[in-house]
Amino acid sequence: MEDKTSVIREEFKKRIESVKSSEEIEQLRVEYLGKKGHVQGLMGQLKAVPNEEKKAFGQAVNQLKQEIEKLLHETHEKIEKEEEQKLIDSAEDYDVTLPMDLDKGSYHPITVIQREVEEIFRTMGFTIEDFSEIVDDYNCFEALNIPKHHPARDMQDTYYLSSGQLLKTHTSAAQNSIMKKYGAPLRAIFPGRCFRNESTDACHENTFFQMEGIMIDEDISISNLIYFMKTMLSEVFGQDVNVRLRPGFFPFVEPGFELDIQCLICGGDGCPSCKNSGWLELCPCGMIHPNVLKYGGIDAEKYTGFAFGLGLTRLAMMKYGIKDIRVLNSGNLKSLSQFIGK
Ligand code: FA5
Repeated sequence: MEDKTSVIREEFKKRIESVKSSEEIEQLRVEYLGKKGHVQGLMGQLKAVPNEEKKAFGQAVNQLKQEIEKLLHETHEKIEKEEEQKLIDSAEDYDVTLPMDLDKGSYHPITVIQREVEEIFRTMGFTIEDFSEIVDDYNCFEALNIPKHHPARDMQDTYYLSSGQLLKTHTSAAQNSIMKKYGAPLRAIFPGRCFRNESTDACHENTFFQMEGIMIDEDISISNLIYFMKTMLSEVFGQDVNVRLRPGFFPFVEPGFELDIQCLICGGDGCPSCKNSGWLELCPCGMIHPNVLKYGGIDAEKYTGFAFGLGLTRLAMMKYGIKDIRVLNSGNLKSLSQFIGK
């Protein structure tokens, strides 16, 4: 029994030494710790172990599991650092003063997808609004029913400027101004760059794009929200994609939902791009909280509305099969120029 755990341990140590990418780490994790993996296989043999040896056997397998988890974690962190460095190193230097060669230029994938989504909503009667990247506390939080010291502020690590203003953490920061500008009824989308002081991984960046949408009118309901979300996704992907809607908490909507898309990189099996869950949070949404309508000068007795905050950068990942979100900010022209002509 001791032998079995040692054999697996030794074999694992050899394998992990030659691992070169996050994908290989993931394969190894599934092979050793997955439901049908080696460790689970050992656990399955517990029944056949004599009673007096069961405890020691269980402890040995547990210890093996912990060692494998630790090595996977350490190696993953090391590889992620190396991958990030590679991205930085591969960013080409270029002279911005050289004359432009229009034939060789291409749009950034975010620009391509942003224009595509804008067009979809434009045809459904939405206007497209622009909003500053530097906002104040009122717009980013208070007007969204997130008062000072509310625990929801911890959800977003904010970059504050010395002026007391802050870098927009989400496109919802524009809701109040747009409501005040147009009143109801209202259909608007507003794309924008967002900033959060968080550590990066394959699906998180500290600078990323969202596209907010709001629709306010008499009798707007959750079915309108679901209709617009479905239309947008089927048009973007040109095929049915698996999505799931689950309850989500955001102080500015009630009820609130999380809309997740099944990961198109791994088909839902789990990979670094979806943090091994098979699903990616894409577009939280919900019915606008009456307080938020009131702060925006809209009669909350007469009007209702929905709002959504689409993760545009993640949408680009899914649409173009980009495994690591960091490629999009890398400045790596070789990767980004695949989108020439779109
Ligand atoms: C918000 O930002 C809410 N303002 C969204 C919202 C709007 C809810 C309107 C209800 C009504 P959240 O923090 O979950 O929620 O971000 C929204 C989406 O932005 C996420 O689902 C994800 O797709 C994307 N996103 C969030 N953080 C990151 C990040 N660090 N890197 C890349 N994409 C991100």
